[in-house]
Amino acid sequence: MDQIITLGEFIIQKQGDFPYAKGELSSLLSSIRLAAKVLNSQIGKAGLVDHILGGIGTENVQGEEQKKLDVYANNLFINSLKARHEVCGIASEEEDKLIIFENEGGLNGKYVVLIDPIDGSSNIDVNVSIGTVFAIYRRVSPIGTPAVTEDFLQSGRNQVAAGYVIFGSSTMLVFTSGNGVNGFTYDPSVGVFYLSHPDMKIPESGNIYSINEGNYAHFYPNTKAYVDYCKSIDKSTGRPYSGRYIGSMIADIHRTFLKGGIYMYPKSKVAANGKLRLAYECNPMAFLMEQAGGKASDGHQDTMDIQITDVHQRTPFFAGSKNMVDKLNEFLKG
Ligand code: P6P
Repeated sequence: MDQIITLGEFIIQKQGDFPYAKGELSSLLSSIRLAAKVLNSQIGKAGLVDHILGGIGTENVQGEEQKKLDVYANNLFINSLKARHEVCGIASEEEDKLIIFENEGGLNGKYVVLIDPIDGSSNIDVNVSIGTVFAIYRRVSPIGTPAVTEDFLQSGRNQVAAGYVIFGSSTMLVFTSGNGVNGFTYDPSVGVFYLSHPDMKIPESGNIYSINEGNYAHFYPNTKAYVDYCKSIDKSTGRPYSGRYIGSMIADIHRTFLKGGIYMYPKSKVAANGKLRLAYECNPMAFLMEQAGGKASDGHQDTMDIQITDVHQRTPFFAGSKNMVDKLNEFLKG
């Protein structure tokens, strides 16, 4: 039987791979692990207990209705991260403003975390997979001082770690710290994440395209041309491709990691910069994609090279098998 490795053992074994970490990044990742376990137990009950289902009558900075689970998950990750004294601040999809930890532990924290606590929350009520996405950066402001905006507006290339937790038929934590991508599956009977998908690599090509074709009428001509290309018959290239769109980015991206393909959320006449957020959705997914041999772009440049000026800014997002993203970029540049 292959050696069974837990996430905790893996983090310790790979300790040396983390840049300048003396255990802080390990402690930070373990706080995310803890929050994921607690959130998993709540999501598992979501269908039974209405205390976290449904809206709470508020909207987040995106103008999206906040579900109880959104708020619950947001508070859970904030508290878990704050408790470890490795983090000096957090940017969350659920928070208009940056969260700066001004206690001693926060002031001396070396990292900032940018997080979407529950992506795809509109899918909670219909029992579709949802998840958490996070990006970790080393602060650029002096240790011992409050975190500042510049700590959160770093290039995606500065990420020291990134990952997601998908709560689906099983709960998985997938992350990278710059040395490949590894997936861990949660066994709730013992409360442990086991290394189930070591060194994840995305196939260079695939035959699945993932886009909300309900927006086709609003797409710009080059986007329409690529979607039409995916649906046209060419047996030599395996087309027409299969269409798969779950409407939960983490679920669509996770499938893309495992089976290959391309996930797309383009700009359109009704979404000038697309829908997804650069800082805490696209950049972490782009980091994972590149680490797994895939690619992520806005149609003109790699996602992680996009200049960030606002922590909630949106970007067109295309990610998946390298050859498919390259092909799409040809259409969009054309
Ligand atoms: P649409 C969920 O709200 C989300 O942010 C992503 O998880 C998902 O891929 C996308 O929006 C779905 O958006 O416009 O296709 O319904």
